[in-house]
Amino acid sequence: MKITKPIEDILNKQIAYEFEAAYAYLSLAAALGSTPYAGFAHWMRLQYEEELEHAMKLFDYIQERQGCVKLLKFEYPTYTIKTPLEAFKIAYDLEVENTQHIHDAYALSLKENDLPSQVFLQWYITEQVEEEDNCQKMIEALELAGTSLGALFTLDRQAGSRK
Ligand code: OFO
Repeated sequence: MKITKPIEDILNKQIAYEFEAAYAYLSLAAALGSTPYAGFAHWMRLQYEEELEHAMKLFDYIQERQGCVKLLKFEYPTYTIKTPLEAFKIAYDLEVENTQHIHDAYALSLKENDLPSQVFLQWYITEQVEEEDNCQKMIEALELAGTSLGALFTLDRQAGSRK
């Protein structure tokens, strides 16, 4: 069944939000890349790649439902951060904002009685729970580490082992 116009529009917007998130993570990777924290920079770069996958999953889904993909403009921030903690707080806020966009899309799929989109968007709902949690856990660990260079080094190594 062909996708309805309101669903097509909101999913096209979501593609832009995912690219926006990807760019934000890449920007954070760049900012952390000029600090000694190579592990956190690596973590952000992997997250950039995940966000691109999220965008392309939407791209493919719209086409599978005989919809029309429209690439919309999006904002891309440049961050000047001094600490990994600042970077992860930005990432967390970004994830909370994106969760809201996903929930809006899901609410619309209920209103439109679009069952395939409800199933499709459930993957994103679960993913957002995980991504908010990942950022929150990192924030808590970084807050605990405080200014201890040893603890920060260990966390950086852990972040650098992310695959
Ligand atoms: Fe696309 O999951 Fe984060 O934002």
